[in-house]
Amino acid sequence: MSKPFYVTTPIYYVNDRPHIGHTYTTVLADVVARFHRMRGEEVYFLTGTDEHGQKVEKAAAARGITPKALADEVVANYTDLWQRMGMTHFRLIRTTDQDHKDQVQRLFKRLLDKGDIYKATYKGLYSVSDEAYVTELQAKELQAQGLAHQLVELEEETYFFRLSAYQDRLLAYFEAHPTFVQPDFRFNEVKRFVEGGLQDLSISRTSISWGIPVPGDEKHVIYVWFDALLNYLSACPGNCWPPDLQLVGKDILRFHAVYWPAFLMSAGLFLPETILAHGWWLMGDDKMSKSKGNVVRPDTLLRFGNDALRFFFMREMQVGHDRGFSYEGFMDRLNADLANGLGNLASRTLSMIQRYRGGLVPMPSVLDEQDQELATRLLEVFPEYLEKARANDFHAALDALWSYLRALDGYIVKAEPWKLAKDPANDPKLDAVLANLYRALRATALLVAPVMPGLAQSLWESLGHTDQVGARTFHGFALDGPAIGPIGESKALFQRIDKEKEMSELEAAAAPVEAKPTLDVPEIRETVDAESFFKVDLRVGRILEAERVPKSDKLIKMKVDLGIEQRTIVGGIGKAYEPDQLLNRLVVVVANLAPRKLMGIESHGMLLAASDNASKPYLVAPPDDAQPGFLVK
Ligand code: ME8
Repeated sequence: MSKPFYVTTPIYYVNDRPHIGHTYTTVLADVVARFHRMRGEEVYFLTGTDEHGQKVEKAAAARGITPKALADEVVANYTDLWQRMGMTHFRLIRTTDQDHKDQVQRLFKRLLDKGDIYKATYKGLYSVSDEAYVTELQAKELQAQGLAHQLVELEEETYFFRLSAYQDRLLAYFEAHPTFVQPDFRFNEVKRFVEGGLQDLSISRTSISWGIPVPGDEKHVIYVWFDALLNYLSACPGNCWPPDLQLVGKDILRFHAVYWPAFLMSAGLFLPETILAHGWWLMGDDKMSKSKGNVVRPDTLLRFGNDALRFFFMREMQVGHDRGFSYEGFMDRLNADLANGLGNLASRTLSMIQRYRGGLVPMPSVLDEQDQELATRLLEVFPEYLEKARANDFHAALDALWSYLRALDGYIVKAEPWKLAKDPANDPKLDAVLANLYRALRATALLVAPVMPGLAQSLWESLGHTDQVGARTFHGFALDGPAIGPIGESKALFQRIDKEKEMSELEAAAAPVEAKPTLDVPEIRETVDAESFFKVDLRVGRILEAERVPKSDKLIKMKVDLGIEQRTIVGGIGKAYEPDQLLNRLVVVVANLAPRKLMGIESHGMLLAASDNASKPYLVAPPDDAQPGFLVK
């Protein structure tokens, strides 16, 4: 038996319900899976949920339920959504599944016996919100952002994975496998990261209990990423190893392109063929996330149909790049491409075949130059689409197909079939036009079936077929073959969206539901006496100048007027503010902070900003009529 095509999605955390980011990755995987089936391949498509770790443990404790009960609850949202969306995965693996837990312990033991996992004492800084140890450089960045309180000093016994030993082997592998990570620019980032040096990775925790215990040393729990990444292995039945395509968001590429291959090398297993990192769906300039309260839930969009959402995702997102989401853009795209575009072309063509040829698709006898040109373009666009889709570039594939559909509109306008129909002398030309249009629609139904299974089937049936288009294969499809019988009933493929009406309903409905993000803040710090507090000299200041510090996306250098003197202050607020937005702003300055150097610039003071662990910093603003130099007390 030949090896099936094995495609995976990340396994999603159970601290949130699915939003359109998760939905996007799973749709992409499903489209890829369906596409490969229509290439005649057997396919394994895996998705799942990542259920261990501190965040789940804490969230469950806050609700007074067990972590497993919390996970069960959230997982139901995923299984239900994927089912409603007709996803064709063969398994939704959960990291709490027994076969997975066994697999993780087995592999841990194997690498321990081999010497690639060893026990030692870790001493250093740990970021509570990231659940990860941080390097000195990362710690400095956090400090510069005013997020130093997220860091705690830790000294604990932990198991390490000997990642450092894999640096050269990984680089050699990257060199020999130039398409291992896609797109290229992300692969370059990964290479640079590895070239920068790899430190051994701590892969166990004693501070957490919700996880898979280290075999034989049960006070240690295996770190979530070691646990999570192995899901792809646990779920591989029989001969599907290695994965052909692993889809991940760019946020988790490093785990998949560095740690994961190193684990596999250590275990003596084959590495995945390709890891494809896609970009993010953004709201404005922000990634969607629950803590920011700016998420779009799939159900809001599924009202317009599963096919519509799938099409939108594939057509709009150029894999690898970020894309801003807007409801308006969503509706515009569907109206232009599905209600107008394809929908309009199909209904015009089918009604002409019905009206002029009694529902029978003619075989053309002669083709003039125009007809020939359109027929030839179909022969070109068909393989072009397949090639682009094979490279997972559905954006470009659909773009090519839709530009062909637009050319067909032009062809109809030029040929004016309604005029041709008036005179039997034009029959050969009318036959050629109708046949060309029919063939184009038939090929379109076949090509878009992985993207829009329902809509493609409906078009397929309108064209007179009774079988399942998704069960066909692309290979050997006779593009210019005759129709198999009379055409079927014409159904509207896609109902035009009344944008204004929908927008006002969305605005009314959406806002309050997602409005309240949860607060992600540390405990109140230990008590200090008033005397210690009053040592801190807080002053009102006004920002006079602001510019970005070269080579840093976080740091902004400012000149601040403190009434009695002017200061140079460097602040880690560059991700939240543009320099222009800062000019003339009143701020609160810690005026007696010892100066320190940030990227070579001496900073004399610090601006106060408010934030939780997940948010951008919000500068604390005194009232407009406060004067620079005022003491804040
Ligand atoms: O990271 N745009 O789980 P997760 C596009 N459990 N895709 C997005 C997105 C957005 N705005 N937001 C999320 C985890 N995603 C780990 C993975 S794998 C062994 C463990 C998608 O629930 C994208 O695929 O945070 C991203 O990588 C994934 O959801 C993160 O899901």
